[in-house]
Amino acid sequence: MAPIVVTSALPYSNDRLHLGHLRSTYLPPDVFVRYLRRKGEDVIFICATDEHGTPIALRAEKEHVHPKEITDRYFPLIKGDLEKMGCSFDYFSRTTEGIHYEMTQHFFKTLLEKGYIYEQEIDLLRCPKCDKYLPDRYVEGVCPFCGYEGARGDSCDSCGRYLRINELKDPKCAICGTKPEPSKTKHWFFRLTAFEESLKKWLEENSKIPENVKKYALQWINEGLHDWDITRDMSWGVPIPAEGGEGKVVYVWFDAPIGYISSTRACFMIKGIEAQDMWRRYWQGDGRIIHFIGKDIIYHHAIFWPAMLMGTGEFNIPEGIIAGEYLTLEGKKMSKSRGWYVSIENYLKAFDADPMRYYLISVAPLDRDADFSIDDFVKRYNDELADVLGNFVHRTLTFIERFFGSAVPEARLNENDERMLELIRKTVAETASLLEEKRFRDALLSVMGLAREGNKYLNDSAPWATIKSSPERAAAALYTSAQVVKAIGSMIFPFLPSTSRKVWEMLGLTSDIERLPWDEAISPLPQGHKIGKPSPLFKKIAPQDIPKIRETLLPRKDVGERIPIEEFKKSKIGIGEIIAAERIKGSRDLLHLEIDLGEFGIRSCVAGIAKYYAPDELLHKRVAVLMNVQPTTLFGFKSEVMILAADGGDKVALLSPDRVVPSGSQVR
Ligand code: B3M
Ligand code: ZN
Repeated sequence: MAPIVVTSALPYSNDRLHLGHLRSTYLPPDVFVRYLRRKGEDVIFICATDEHGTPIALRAEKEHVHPKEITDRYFPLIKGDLEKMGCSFDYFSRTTEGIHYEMTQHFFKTLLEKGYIYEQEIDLLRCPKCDKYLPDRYVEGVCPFCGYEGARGDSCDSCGRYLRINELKDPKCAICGTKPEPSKTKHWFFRLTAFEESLKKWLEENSKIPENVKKYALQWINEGLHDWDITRDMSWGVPIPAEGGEGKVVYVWFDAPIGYISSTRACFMIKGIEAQDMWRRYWQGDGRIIHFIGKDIIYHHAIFWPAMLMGTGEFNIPEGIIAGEYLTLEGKKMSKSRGWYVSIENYLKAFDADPMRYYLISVAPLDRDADFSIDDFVKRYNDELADVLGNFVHRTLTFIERFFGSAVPEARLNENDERMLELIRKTVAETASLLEEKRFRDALLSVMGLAREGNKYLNDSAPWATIKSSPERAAAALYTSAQVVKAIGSMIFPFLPSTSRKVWEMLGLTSDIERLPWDEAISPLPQGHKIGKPSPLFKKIAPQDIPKIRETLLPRKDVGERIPIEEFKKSKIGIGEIIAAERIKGSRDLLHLEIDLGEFGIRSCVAGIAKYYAPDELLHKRVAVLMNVQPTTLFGFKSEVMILAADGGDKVALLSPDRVVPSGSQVR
């Protein structure tokens, strides 16, 4: 059995994680690893905080502290959030550990010796005002590929491309906003171009690399690779182990992936002297490497990293790079900077880990975008976790308690019961093969399918009725259902570990589910086995609780700058009646309206609402109008006032008074 190392992308230690990270990067590998462990595989699950890089240095500079102070603050928070969500890392390290510096410098030196790293004088950007070079995020500007205005020196968040610093258009210093000037300095470059062919071959021939990753990476290779500047003019990072490297460090994206290896080493270092070399078997020989990442860092994992590994010639190349697509929140892109996200911290104030694990795994396959919405979460929680899973387990166990003194009954099975037991065996095998293929959603649906069938079977066999008319039938039905409960309790473990443990306890089983072989799910509870005390697994969410949940989970949007009331009073808003409305020829968006504003007269208005209202439906509508806006002319029509409407995204609504007031009445 070949050893397997599974990794999650290393979170930067300057911010806490949110649901989007969990969905793409942390939960799927946890499900996978929990399964592999029960399959008896030699697997380790590795992560660490990524503590270098300009975002952290920049923030430290702004807060006037040492960068390490920031990473020390976030390391326990990030690790704690992930652990509370059930992520079962074998080791969670930090890229500021000595072993990481050693490993990074080893990579650097090896690649240098082999001629894959070379020095070059280059023109870089230097801020004349701050008097320093501006690496990566110290520069902001316009993406040369997609035109996005918030691009940074090293990457564009909009099109996902990796950028070289001189490619950015209209660059500005992120600290002071000054336009930087080119200036010569010596840097070290990784000869990425030497690996074009081998990368291409590896991507094309490896069937385990998912299509989304392959597609992007091959496209980038076909666009042509460039040698990669792997050093930076700053002091926060791994020092360059070469002459002339003073005042410069290794670029964070060079050292971060090496963190996967150094953290594996750190994992074994603490296990004592005999274990010192055990890390090697995961990265060398027949070791298998599987990375889970978010889709925004495919470039770094499918291009840079394998090339670095190929270059050293000492390590294996990843077998799998699984890139989770984005999670939106209530239909809108999640964004930490705009404050639109659900933090793990807030979620855990309202719920245990398992319901979110369930939601994020089941909502969509990993290679599709998905949405988190409170309504959908509550619906799935109630309909699926409570009604299907919880209810089946609870009903089965309470009937056994009530009718058979908490002992699994002796049973003579008929064909129907046998069919149900057969379905257990089928589901256990099917779920396993879906998990092997990393189809986590399908695997979870397969377990839930068994719970659904179990409910149906229980309803059809109605032991609560047959217990009087034919107790033998009731016994067979509950014996069979108990086996289904056990199989579900066992198979649900990788997905919902604490729910699985609860089921185990209610079944009166004392074994440690984590250590049981996967196939143990099919070994039956013996007749006469005493079960424990049943209790509901998931308490249903009542409709009146939903607003509270919304308040706890969702961020409250900031309204932005506040203004004194006097400022508002400058706006003269009045109620008017629309007395004429027509489309404006040549424009898809605009209508021309005549609005009767009583003593303020009849005013002409051009309004961008043609997509939402037909002229006819507007006639005689009474609406709120900003009367003292500066007039303009559009498509030859005067626009003297502005009609007020609420913008609900794909819906737009005009503001109308809720009872009749004379035209010209003012809003105050
Ligand atoms: N620290 C986080 C990110 O870009 C970055 C990952 C490093 S993985 C080696 O999502
Ligand atoms: Zn500056």
